[in-house]
Amino acid sequence: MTFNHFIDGQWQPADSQQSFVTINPATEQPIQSVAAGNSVDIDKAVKAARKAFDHGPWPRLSGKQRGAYLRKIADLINQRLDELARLEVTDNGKPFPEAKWDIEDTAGCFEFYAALAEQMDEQDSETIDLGEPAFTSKAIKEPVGVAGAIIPWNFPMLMAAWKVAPALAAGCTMVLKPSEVTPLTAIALAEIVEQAELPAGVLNIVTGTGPEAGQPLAEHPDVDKMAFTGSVPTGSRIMSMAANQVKNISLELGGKSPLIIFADTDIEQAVEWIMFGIFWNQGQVCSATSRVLVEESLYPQLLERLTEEAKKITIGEGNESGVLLGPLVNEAQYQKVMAAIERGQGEGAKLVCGGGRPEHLHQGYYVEPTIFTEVPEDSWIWQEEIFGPVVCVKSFTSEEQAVQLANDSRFGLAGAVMSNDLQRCDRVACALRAGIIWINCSQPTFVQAPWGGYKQSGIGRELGHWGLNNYLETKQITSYDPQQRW
Ligand code: TXE
Repeated sequence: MTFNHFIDGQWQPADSQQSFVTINPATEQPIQSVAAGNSVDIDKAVKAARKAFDHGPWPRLSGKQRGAYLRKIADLINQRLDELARLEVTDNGKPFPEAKWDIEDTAGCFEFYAALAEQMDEQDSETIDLGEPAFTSKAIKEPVGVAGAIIPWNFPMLMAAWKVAPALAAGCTMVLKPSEVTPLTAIALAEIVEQAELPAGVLNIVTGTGPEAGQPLAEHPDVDKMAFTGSVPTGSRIMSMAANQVKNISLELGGKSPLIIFADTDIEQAVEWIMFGIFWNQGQVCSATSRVLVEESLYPQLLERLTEEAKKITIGEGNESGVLLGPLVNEAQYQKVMAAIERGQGEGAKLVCGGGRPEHLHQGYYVEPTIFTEVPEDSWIWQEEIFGPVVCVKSFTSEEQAVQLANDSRFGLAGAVMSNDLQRCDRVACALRAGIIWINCSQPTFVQAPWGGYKQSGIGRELGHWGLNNYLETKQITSYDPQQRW
């Protein structure tokens, strides 16, 4: 059986009758056949979303009514928590406890935007003082229209929620294209939306590859807004496609985020956050702190402790208990990371640990936790996103040098600083050119706080009220009173 597209409230086969198969990265075995969408399927989905926006009830419902649907979706996700987490493990490879956080956060994201939708009724008009008695003016918020979303494979269901929940809360309708590498939880989301009895066409899900299904979505003239998370080259292509119609876009792209550790930091805390910052989700995290900068006097001991702990990580299939590092998502990503490790060695960096497949695992796309030191600043592995369990560690001698090294990047998604001196932490946090800064930790992510990058890490902010704003237009309404004469 092939999983079909969800278009206009119905399950529809691919127009081409073609399908593709998803692979379990731990076993390298097929899991499920899924409809391979193309421009015809995308066009049907966009038409359904257009009809639902222009003529359907969704944008005309009150925020409270839309919020009630979003709460229903959250409840249905919560009811299937363990099953959805297992599905994510099978499709993506991540350890089960991490998959469970993702699904809990997915439900949390729908709840959060349900609450924002409910507040929209009170907040949707702002009076503007023009200083002219003859004129009164107000600003109102309206949904952008039909939104397209293209998402990656590293947090499959959560990335869907980060786009679907605020778009629906705002009153937009949407066409979502999940990554062809991990489409299964997006299909489960379609089942949930159907069960929640969302009006037809409000959320449409088309599965398929980037060039076959993603590109026609980004190029479609009836899509008013594109939201994308993924690589810089694909993001840049989507921006060019959107440029033809001057489409509203938001992009969340890659990173090469620094973690700066000053010598007064507790060494065990530092090791814990470095490990989490780079080995969580096998390092396939856009905000992963993949460049670690350590003050010279702490550097030797810290490197020794970090290496000891990295060697101890339990690697294996995500459903096995105690596993902290699963396989990479697919063969392509495995090859990319292995090539990066080889390239790093060729560039003169010193491989301190890892760098290969774990000996005891004979199938699956596993890569050992890998640490590089003595990494040249202009090398590929210091500058480019590897998106795997590979960290580069370097020492620094002054706060100024740490900030300069940290900012020497074309990316600016995240950064972190650890020190007992909180004034210094604040200073460094302000000096780092990135959209997300953690102090004395790395990676904790909250739906209430803005998420997005500086420089080539993207455009716009997701999450919080910033995320809702992505899907809203602002309209000025100004009226003249002839009695008052101007
Ligand atoms: O990304 P793509 P890939 C980085 C990471 C990784 C690299 C490549 O470094 O190694 O990107 O991963 C769709 N028109 N990130 O190839 O291509 C595609 O189908 C329209 C960082 O998976 O960016 C998928 O749904 N859409 C990142 C989505 O884009 C297209 C997360 C992402 O795929 C398209 C993932 C096209 N021409 C990878 N081509 C992060 N920032 O979190 C592809 N797509």
